[in-house]
Amino acid sequence: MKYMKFIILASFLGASLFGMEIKYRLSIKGMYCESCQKSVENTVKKIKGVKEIQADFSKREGVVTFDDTKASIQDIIQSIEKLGYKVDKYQKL
Ligand SMILES: [Cu+2]
Repeated sequence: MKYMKFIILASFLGASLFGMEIKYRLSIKGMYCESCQKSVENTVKKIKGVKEIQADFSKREGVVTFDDTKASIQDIIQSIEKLGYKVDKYQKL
């Protein structure tokens, strides 16, 4: 139990030093239903370095969190566009 604090501190430091997590909001054209949303999410989740993706077809957007030492925003955009959608804007959050 006494190591708990150390573990928490170490993982916090580790995440901030090596994690390099960044978040982007993407505007995704062509998502019209829940299955579009799911297929975008499932595809992006498979990219190495992606921690989280939440797509919303009603807003035509997705928010993705990833480790930018392992993946790039271009990898993510390409994987979405391969599915037939179009990323027309993206913004770092
Ligand atoms: Cu759809």
